[in-house]
Formats: sequence, C-alpha cells, structure tokens
Amino acid sequence: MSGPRLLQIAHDDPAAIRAELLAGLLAPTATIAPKYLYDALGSRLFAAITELPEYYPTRTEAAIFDREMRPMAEVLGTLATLVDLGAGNCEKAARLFAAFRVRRYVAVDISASYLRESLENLQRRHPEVDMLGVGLDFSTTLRLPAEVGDGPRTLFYPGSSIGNFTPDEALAFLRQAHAACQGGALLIGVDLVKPIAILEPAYDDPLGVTAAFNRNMLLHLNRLAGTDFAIADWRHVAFFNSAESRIEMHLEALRETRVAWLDGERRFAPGERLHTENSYKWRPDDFAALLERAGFTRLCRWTDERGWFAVFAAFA
Ligand code: AVJ
Repeated sequence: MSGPRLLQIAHDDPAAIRAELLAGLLAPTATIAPKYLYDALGSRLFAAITELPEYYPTRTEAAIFDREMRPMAEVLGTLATLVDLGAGNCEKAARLFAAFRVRRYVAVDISASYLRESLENLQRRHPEVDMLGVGLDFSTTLRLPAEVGDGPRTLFYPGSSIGNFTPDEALAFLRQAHAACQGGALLIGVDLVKPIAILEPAYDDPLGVTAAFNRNMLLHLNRLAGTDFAIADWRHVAFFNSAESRIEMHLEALRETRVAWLDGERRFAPGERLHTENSYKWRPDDFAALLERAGFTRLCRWTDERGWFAVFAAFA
C-alpha cells in the first residue's frame, strides 16, 4: 500500500530561525514564540499536560464534542474537505470520522514527517477517505497549497490554539481562515474566561509537568540557536493577566546568569524574565463578534455546562 500523500512546504532555513531566536533573546523583554515549546520532548510533555487533573481544556473540549457530535454533524453536513490545522497525532480528527461524513482529509502540521505515522494508521482504518498530509508552519500566515483542492473546505482548529494569538493577530488569522475555507466553514475550539483559581493551576500544576514543558524550551533553544542556557538557573512562572485576559508563561532567572552563543551573549539579572507564551481566554460573545468581524456570517456555538470552553461552527 502506498499510503497517504505527504507534502512539505519549505521551512525557514536554520540560519533564519537562529537569527529570529537571537533577536528575541536580545529584545528589551526577551521573548520566544511558543511554537518553540514543541520539539520531540516538548510535544510529549504537552501530551502529558493534557492528562493532568488541573488542565481542563482538552477534556472539556472532548466532552463538548462527545455530547454535541450529532447536532454539529447536522449543521456542518458532509465534509467534502476537512482541513485539520495542527493535526499532530490526528486523534481529534479521528473522532470526527465517527459522526461526520468526510470525503477528503487534509492534516496540516509544522512537520510532514511527524504526520506520516498517524496518517498511515488513520488511512488503514478509513480506506474510503482521500488523505493528504501537509507540512506547513501557518503560525504567521495561513496559505494552503493548491493540492488541498477546489471547493468549500471545513477548517478544523481545536484545542484553543487560537489562544496563542493576541486579539489583533487572532482577527488576522480568522480573516485568512475565512478566505481559506472557500465558502465553507470553520470549526474552532476556544478557551473561556473563568475564575483565576481554576486558570492558574492549569498552567502551574503541582506535579511540575507544565514547568518542565516551559523549561524544556531552553534545551530546544540550545540546539536551534547554539545557546548555552543553564536550565537549573530558570524557573517556570505562569499567571493570569486579567487586564489582557491571558495566561502568561515566562521563564524567570533564579540568579544572575549569562547566556552565550557563537557571536553574542546576554546577561539576565535575578528575577528577569523570558516571555514564552500567551494563552488568551475569551468571553463567548467577544469571540463571536471577532468571528463576524473576520467575515463569517452564521455562527453556532456549544459549551460545557460550566461554561469553561466553547466550540464554534462559523460559516463563510
Ligand atoms: C496548545 C496553546 C492550547 O494555551 O493551553 C498548555 C499550550 N501551554 N499549557 C494552551 C499550553 C501550557 C496550550 N495550547
């Protein structure tokens, strides 16, 4: 069996990635984009996070899909082309196959090689579905290759990944999603504002898995940028910034520390931080308004009984 087709859209070259990372390190407030949390170990640590009792988003979203699968399938109809943005192990999409009629499945993730195994498995279980894997970094621009095909598409963007974007960036992304769905729809999961006592432990768990996930970014940077971060000098910090309605994750220097690379260095004073992630929490009405501003005309929304997470179907 030949298996599903795979397509890799060119990555930035290593020198460009290195330059971007070092510029972020040298900025007045050192900042690294959250996509660098996900090397092989980082992806496994994120998977472990989703199993933590404190990390409610994944299981809350899954419960919404379990309970509302039929009404969702009814409003969305047959999915001529399902485009999974950030497919990873394709598990979330695999669950849609049970209730939705899917003709064509396009799994998009930053690395096509990471998709191979999960997509081959899925193809074996669903030989009737035409499958394509696309390696593409869509975090700055969402432009799908022509191979995805003509006609309306259903874009699937679960897990509140949209939360990594500022509201302005989220609007720009949703506008691109509106164009990319070619008259179809967007099925998107969004984490909602809730009490700080629920939010903060989800990003600072007592077992320290999220801390390991955050601190592992430094190991990844050492490989990508040739830096020499001493992991033990850094602690995980996560808190809810109410004014911005976002969880912020930082790495904070425990002591005076120096990070050096081939042709540069930066010193960090005790308490100085490196900003690694924002995770925005939305009010459902504000997110609905954002979808409308992005050009979507008809919306359906589903939430859990506690109102912690929302799934929207937005039609072009
Ligand atoms: C994958 C961006 C949805 O923001 O909840 C989990 C990442 N960071 N714990 C989130 C994350 C720390 C996650 N997203």
